[in-house]
Formats: sequence, structure tokens, C-alpha cells
Amino acid sequence: MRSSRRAFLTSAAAASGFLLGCGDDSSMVGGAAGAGGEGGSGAGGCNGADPFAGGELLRVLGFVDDGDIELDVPLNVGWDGRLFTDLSSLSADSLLTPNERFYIRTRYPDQLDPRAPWRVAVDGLVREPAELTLEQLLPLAGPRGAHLMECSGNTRAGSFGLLSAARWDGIPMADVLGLLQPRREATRVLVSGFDGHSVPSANGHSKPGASWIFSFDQLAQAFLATGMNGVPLPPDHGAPLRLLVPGWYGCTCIKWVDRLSLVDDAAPATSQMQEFASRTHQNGVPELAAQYAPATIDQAAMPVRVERWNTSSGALHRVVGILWGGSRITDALSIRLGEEPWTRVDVCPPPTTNATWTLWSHAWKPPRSGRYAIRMRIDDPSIVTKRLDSDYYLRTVQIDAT
Ligand SMILES: Nc1nc2c(c(=O)[nH]1)N[C@H]1C(S)=C(S)[C@@H](COP(=O)(O)O)O[C@H]1N2
Ligand SMILES: [Mo]
Repeated sequence: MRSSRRAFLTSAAAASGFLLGCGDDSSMVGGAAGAGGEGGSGAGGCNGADPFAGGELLRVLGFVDDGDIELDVPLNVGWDGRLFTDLSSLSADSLLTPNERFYIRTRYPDQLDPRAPWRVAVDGLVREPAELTLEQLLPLAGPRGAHLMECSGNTRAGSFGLLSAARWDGIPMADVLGLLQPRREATRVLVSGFDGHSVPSANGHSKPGASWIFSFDQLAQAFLATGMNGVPLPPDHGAPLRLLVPGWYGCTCIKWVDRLSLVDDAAPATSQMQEFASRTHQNGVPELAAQYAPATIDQAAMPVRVERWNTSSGALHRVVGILWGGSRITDALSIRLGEEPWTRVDVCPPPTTNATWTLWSHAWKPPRSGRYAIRMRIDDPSIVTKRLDSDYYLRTVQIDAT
């Protein structure tokens, strides 16, 4: 058993009631406080009696098809540098990922000199090329709220651990753009980040030059992050400046931002946009940035652990998971365990934001031992769930005792 799992079980046993979906809401992210009851005794689920009240958590089951990549530790360097976040310990009071466990995709570039004064070059369709300094930018930074990030290449091999949530500080891109002097033809902005690594990527996938092109509208909610969970942005997460585009895949959230170029609708999609075309569900590989669909995260859901409990009415399992992505708030979530019928899931407290994830849980009595594929779906045909519906987030649990 991984040490973080062990630590989790210990704390689970120690903190009575901490696993209740409607437990202490004092640290809910995104202002989602208010819907829950008291943690622990008697409060129960939002929809009445809590079948786990007074029960004992016996063990936490993992998922059989996950890779065996080590979680919660930085691996490798440069482009191949990764940290996969262990999501199995998520609870109502740990909905923000601590910085040292926040997922990493590409580690601090070793060719970046941390002592040189940071400058953001401004060029392209501007009246005059310029440079922005940190002295100019940092006074514009403020709290920007909790937002999750997900790598568009978040896969089962990494236990879907390229997904994390933090509370950010930053400078609204609208304010940054207000400092520029765009020419009238400018319709878009190319955001580039430092990408000088002396060690090439082993699989050759990551090409140098991290950059993404956005229309001005697409950046309305975006910000240049300067802080993460109350401290300055850590080096691996793009210090001193990284773009954060709420609701978009991580590949658009350029780290170590050092250039803003104003471009027009004839600008070709950058090599990074082309590299990520299929992972962001584009139609083929768009030639122009203007043809590129917004790389938004569709509504999605997946289980993060299955718990086995001993309750007053016998053995009972609880599937705990997250709901995230999308742009409309919904709790119309259903689960299917193996060949059993689809059943509505308790999303409790109900979601109040799409900016970060929401916990859900589902009490379950497996009819027999064996393997169960766990599928989720959204019961609202007007909500797009392409990735979810392709079984991308399907996970499988092995039940040895019912
Ligand atoms: N300069 C630069 N920015 C980058 C990348 C990169 O390789 N270089 N990777 C992108 C990808 S694919 C993701 S998922 C996010 C990861 O951000 P994180 O490591 O802070 O989680 O950064 C994005 N920004
Ligand atoms: Mo990514």
C-alpha cells in the first residue's frame, strides 16, 4: 500500500465523520459553504439518513486498471518531468491540492536563469514593441479564486492524477492587455513561455516552444497567476508568471510566460496547439488558430476510491468520486456498476461552481464478488460530455467480499 494511502486511512479512522459528504464545510472551495450539516453524528447525507453513520471504514480499494506509476512525488526532469496527484484521499476538507502534491506536467526549465530580472516581451501587431516588468505587473495581482487544472493527456496509466485544484492569485489578462498598444488589425494574442531544457524529451512528443493563441474574448476570465494556495507560484508551476484559463485544459495554461504577441486571424496554430489537437478534441489538426475550437474541459466525472464499510446493517461499499468540468452547474449524475442499472448519485452538498471539482458518493451493495467497471454519465442531453461518454474515465474495481 502506498504511504499516502496509509496516512489517509489513519486519518480517516481518527477523524470521525470526516468522510461524510456533508461534513464540515468550513474549507469548501469556491464559496460552496452552507449546504452541509454538522460533521459526524446524525447529520447524514443530504437526502436523509446516512447509511454509514456509526459504521467502521474497513479498507479503501484501488482501481485494477490504473498504472503503477508512483503518485504525489515529482518524477523525471524537464519536458518529461511529471507529478501525478493521488486523488484517492479527496474529502470535503481537502478539496484544494497542496502545492507539493499539485500535478506537474513539465518541470522547471534548467536553462532558465532564476536571478535574471523577468521581462515579458510585447510584440507583433502593436504600435511599438515593448517589455512588461514584474515591477509593473505584480501590483495588479489579487485573489482569483479556486480553479482546477487538468492535463488534456490525463490518463489511466497515471491514475488520472494530472488533475488538481488550487486557490490562485494573479493579474487579470484584461488588465495586462490594457497595458498593450494593439494595432487595429490585432484580433488575438499569442502567449509564449520559456521552454529551454537541456534534456530532450525521451518520447520526442514535447516540442520546444510552449505557446497558445487566444481571441481577446477567450481570455476574459484568464489571469497571469503569481501565487498558488497563498504562496508565490512554485518554480515547477511556472514562476514568476503562468497563464491560467479557467475551464480550459492545462496545455493552454502556459508557464514561465515571457512573451505576448498580438496577431490577427491569419495566424497559424502554434506547434503546441497542433500537438494537442486530438487531446483537446479538435476536428483534425486546425491550420489556423482562428479555426481551433476552445480547448475547454467538458463536464466529466469519475470515482476516486471505493470504500468497504462495516455498518449497523452489515457490509456496505461506498463509491466516492468527483464531478468537474463543463460550464453549467448540474448534479444530474448517474453511475453504473458492472451490469447493474444506471442509478442517480448523491452529489452532496450540491455543486455550486464549475471552477473546481465537487465530491459525490454512492452507497452500494455489490451483488457478488468480482470485477465491476464503473461508468458515470450526465442525465442532461444538453450538456456535452464527449470524453466521459467515450468511457475515457471508466475505472474498474475488484470486489472480493460482498
Ligand atoms: N512553458 C510551458 N508551459 C506549459 C507546459 C510546458 O511544457 N511548457 N505544459 C503545459 C501543460 S501540457 C500542462 S497540463 C500545464 C501543467 O501545469 P502544471 O505543471 O503547473 O500542473 O502546463 C502547461 N504549460
Ligand atoms: Mo497537459
